[in-house]
Amino acid sequence: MLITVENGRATKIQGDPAHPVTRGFLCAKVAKYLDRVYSPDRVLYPMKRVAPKGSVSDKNVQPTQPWQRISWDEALETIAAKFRSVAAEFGSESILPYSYGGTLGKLGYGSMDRRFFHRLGASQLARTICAEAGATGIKSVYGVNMGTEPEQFAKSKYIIAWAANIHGNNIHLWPFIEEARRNGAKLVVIDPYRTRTAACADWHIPINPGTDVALALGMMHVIFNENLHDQDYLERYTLGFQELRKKVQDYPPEKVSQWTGMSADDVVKLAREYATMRPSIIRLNYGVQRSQNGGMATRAIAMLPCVIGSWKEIGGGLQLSTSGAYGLNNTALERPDLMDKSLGREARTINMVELGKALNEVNNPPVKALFVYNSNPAAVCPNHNEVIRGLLRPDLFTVVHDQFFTDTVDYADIVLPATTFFEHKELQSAYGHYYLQMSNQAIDPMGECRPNIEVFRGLAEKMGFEEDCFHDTADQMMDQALQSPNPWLKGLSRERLEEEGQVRLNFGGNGHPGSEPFLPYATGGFRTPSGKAELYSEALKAQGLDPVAEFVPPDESRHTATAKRFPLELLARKADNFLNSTFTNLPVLQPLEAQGLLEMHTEDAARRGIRDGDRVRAFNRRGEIQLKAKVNGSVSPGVVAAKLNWAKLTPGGRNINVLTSEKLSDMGNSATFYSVLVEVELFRPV
Ligand SMILES: Nc1nc2c(c(=O)[nH]1)N[C@H]1C(S)=C(S)[C@@H](COP(=O)(O)OP(=O)(O)OC[C@H]3O[C@@H](n4cnc5c(=O)[nH]c(N)nc54)[C@H](O)[C@@H]3O)O[C@H]1N2
Ligand SMILES: Nc1nc2c(c(=O)[nH]1)N[C@H]1C(S)=C(S)[C@@H](COP(=O)(O)OP(=O)(O)OC[C@H]3O[C@@H](n4cnc5c(=O)[nH]c(N)nc54)[C@H](O)[C@@H]3O)O[C@H]1N2
Ligand SMILES: [Mo]
Repeated sequence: MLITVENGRATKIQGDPAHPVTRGFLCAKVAKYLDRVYSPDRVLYPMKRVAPKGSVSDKNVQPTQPWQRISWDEALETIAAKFRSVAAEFGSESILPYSYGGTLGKLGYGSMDRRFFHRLGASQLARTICAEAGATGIKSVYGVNMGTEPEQFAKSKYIIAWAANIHGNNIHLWPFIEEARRNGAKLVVIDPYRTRTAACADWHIPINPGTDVALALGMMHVIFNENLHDQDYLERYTLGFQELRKKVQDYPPEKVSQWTGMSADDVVKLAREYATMRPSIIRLNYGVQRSQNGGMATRAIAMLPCVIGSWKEIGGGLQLSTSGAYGLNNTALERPDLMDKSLGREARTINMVELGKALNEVNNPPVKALFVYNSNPAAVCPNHNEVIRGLLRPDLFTVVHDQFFTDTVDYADIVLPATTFFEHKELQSAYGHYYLQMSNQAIDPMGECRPNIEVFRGLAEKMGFEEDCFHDTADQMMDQALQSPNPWLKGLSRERLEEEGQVRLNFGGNGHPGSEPFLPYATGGFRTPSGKAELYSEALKAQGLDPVAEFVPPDESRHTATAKRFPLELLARKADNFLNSTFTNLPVLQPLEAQGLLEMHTEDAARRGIRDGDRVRAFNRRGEIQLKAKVNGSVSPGVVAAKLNWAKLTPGGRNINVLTSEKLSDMGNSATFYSVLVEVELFRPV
């Protein structure tokens, strides 16, 4: 993107027309980024709490009451002293870092911070809240998480958006899809919610949540039995296709229909069209893997392009992510070798999805200090009530480094001001395309804001850590990241990135737009133990999972006994105009999202005497939330939906994650935001 700076102030932000993927436009929220950078509500100085935890100002204005401004020196000194004292009393594992997607810049996401926590001997964090089930599922087939590049979607004739809200969450792919459609391509959307993407599609399949494994296996049933598979590709490049062929016989369309809610005819039609309208492509996104069986769902769907051999075609294959191709040197950035060895083992790992448990249950050692950066767990983490109960513990010392006074800041002892990407330099990889990018610093930091790397550098100094790596500059760390054995990084130096802004990974060709299309698996190239695409996996078998694939309904779904008490499947969704909980507090964006709604089908509403606009109570064993009923056509019977927001901006001060659970997915120990049962009733004030 291009930022215009006049007299030190950013005055304009626009897409870069020279960028081959984003091609000159920004999404609705980033287009308003100037409002974010210059918002009067930013955290500008380090502060310490002078009022009880949880004292919240109802608005998103800077709460002056609970906070007293302090110097950076005092802030870092206080944190270091606390870390020293809890480590002395409880061991250094009583300190827990908590970070995720605030920035995906290579340095801000994971470099100096990891060095610091490794050296400190803090608990490790399993960063599983978003994508681990899917990443593990796709790697079980291919050994690496990468797929078709976005540019090739323009060449497809049949596009399946599978659990992928492209128009809402991935807008830069959309123009390529439009181009394909102008050339006659058909767009099919498989999503229980009628998203913006579904509303634009040629065919929307509102599948029952959590039943995609059955659909993928059912499609392969039709494809094999009608001889539409690519025998040659399967024989040359895959392992276990006979086992797969046998397995899918258990999934005839009639049976798949009962699970998925689709008609058997539609299962057959989808399979036939997918196998014959070529090239056909799948944009699989992460929605499908926020189910309890999300790893298996991703695995089963990921097999489809092998079965029809579409990896050979420009405009074929599948994209879940492109991140696996970068192979930057994370070890050099994160320095796991610094880990304190005095325990005789690695420090324990705590799963970020289970923060509520980690803070409340008896743990040895207990979590006594929490350092949150790049994340807003008091909004995004499942089982919100438990998270808040933990954050309220008077004996827990919490630091939050953020740009805004988020929900989590309301429970912090110390808040530190963070820069935005306007205010620091970064190296950026991607998960939706194959360009490596440099983002330059455009303006001076606002107030006393500091980038993540400077905060952890300062803390390392206060802790007396003497290793040289704590003195590395941003440029030095970028160079270290680029020093990697990955051949696709050949010729991609920091200097070149500074000069050109973005450079395509070096797959061959000349590295510029118009060079060779990237066909990752046209002739094999898998990174599995066998070197083949593993349609049968010994590793899965060893974990007690089906080595091919198998449909197991989520514990919280209409197919289980819990549904008697809580019969509605909840989709606790992201908003099209926010980024998880980021941007939700910006007044320019708020009007784009109607807040506090529970969407439900007319039948479910009528059965409960609920009319459009009524106040309703949605609840399960974990909690309850009051919302306003929106009775409309976005969900099918049996499904309700609501959107993620800051808790303190939702009436009642709680957000939709009061209903979601800490249950982990079948693979990757990921979150299961989309496997949640609830009941809904008219709200009757007592
Ligand atoms: N505008 C906007 N863009 C974003 C984000 C945002 O918050 N807002 N978040 C960013 C992040 S962190 C991520 S990970 C990506 C995620 O991008 P997506 O993977 O597209 O993420 P989701 O919106 O979680 O899920 C996609 C769709 O899956 C559907 N879905 C839910 N359960 C099922 C199911 O069982 N089967 C099927 N077939 N579909 C199901 C949901 O209704 C949803 O529309 O988006 C990124 N982009
Ligand atoms: N119910 C429900 N819950 C969900 C989801 C869902 O679909 N439904 N989606 C899940 C998914 S896919 C994801 S990825 C997670 C995301 O969870 P988080 O990674 O916690 O995402 P955000 O809510 O965007 O919060 C990021 C915070 O980092 C701050 N930040 C931004 N840049 C920087 C920086 O450079 N430094 C520092 N220190 N802070 C910075 C932002 O201001 C923001 O407050 O949420 C998950 N939670
Ligand atoms: Mo995510």
